[in-house]
Amino acid sequence: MRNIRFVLAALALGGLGFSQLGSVSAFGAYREQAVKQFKLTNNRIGCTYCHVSADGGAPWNPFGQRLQNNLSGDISKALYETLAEKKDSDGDGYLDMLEVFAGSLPGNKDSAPLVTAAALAAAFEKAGGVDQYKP
Ligand SMILES: [Ca+2]
Repeated sequence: MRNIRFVLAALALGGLGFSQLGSVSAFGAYREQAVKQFKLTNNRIGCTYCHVSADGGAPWNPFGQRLQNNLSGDISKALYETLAEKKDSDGDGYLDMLEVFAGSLPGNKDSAPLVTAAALAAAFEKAGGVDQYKP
């Protein structure tokens, strides 16, 4: 009987953990794809990469809004198309694709690369340009 209680408690805890994981990964799938496709590390791409709040949800920052406009089902395609538009969503003087390359936030004007846009663009083109982010 004691073992059964233990198993039931473990299942309940496991089930709780599983459902929490499920809800996180439902929203985290886009983030995971962006990390992979943009060749970023997890600590460089939090929810504020696209959302205003660190907890995600509405509203979205200017880059997230542009991404949403391109989202018609396939997140990998939308991520690429958003960069291929060659826009500066946050207006900080760096195109979104250059900010992704440099690791700064394309939707936050207070986050910008530390090198000039011209120097960054040269390094970006040498690395393969926007095509390096094709799905
Ligand atoms: Ca920025």
